[in-house]
Amino acid sequence: MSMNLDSRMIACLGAVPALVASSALAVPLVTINSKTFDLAQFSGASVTYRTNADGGQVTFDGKLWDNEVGVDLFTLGELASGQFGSDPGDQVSLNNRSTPDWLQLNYGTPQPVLAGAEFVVFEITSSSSGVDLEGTSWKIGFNGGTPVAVNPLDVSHFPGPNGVEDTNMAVLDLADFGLNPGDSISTVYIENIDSGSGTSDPDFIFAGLTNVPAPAPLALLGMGMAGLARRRRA
Ligand SMILES: [Ca+2]
Ligand SMILES: [Ca+2]
Ligand SMILES: [Ca+2]
Repeated sequence: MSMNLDSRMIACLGAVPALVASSALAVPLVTINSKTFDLAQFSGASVTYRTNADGGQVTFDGKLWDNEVGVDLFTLGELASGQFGSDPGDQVSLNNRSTPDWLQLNYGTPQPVLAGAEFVVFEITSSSSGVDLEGTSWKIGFNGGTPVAVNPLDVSHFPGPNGVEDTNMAVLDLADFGLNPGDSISTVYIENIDSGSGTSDPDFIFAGLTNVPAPAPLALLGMGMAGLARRRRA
């Protein structure tokens, strides 16, 4: 009888990693500087931006960063304009300062706000140490809400992996924007701020909601291990 119980537990434990592995294959998860993103959130997504016809001075450039961290094809520039030729659509720069340029990420499907989820924005920097002025010379709003200036306390310097471009990395608590579990995000609007400096023309490359792992497989694993521990103590 006890052999049967243990066998079932082991069978259960054995099945859990297989489940995790198969879901990892089906769902493209990418971890950048300890933040994990489910790239499926960008299914059907697009980025719109201020056009030249409206006085916009929005430009696109190729970078190495997206390829290095694993978000090639999912950058803000590529969601706006696609991947031209070999690579040049990665970064989108908001250059007009007198009448600030803007971009907007439009999700294909509204993304649920899960407990613990954050919204992270990466901006290419030429600084090799701290956050530079462009890292905080922008504002952001969700679902058509009034955009607010990014809090400098939320932005840190992220050295480029393997010597590629460094970024200013903004990690935003969605509750600060009135978004809580049960809400969803349809659009994310970003606009540059004229800081009075010639450097207030930020260069965005990637932005997204962080992934919050589903608890079910881990809870199962925990229950199985607790069961085994009880058996061993007995
Ligand atoms: Ca690239
Ligand atoms: Ca690319
Ligand atoms: Ca920059």
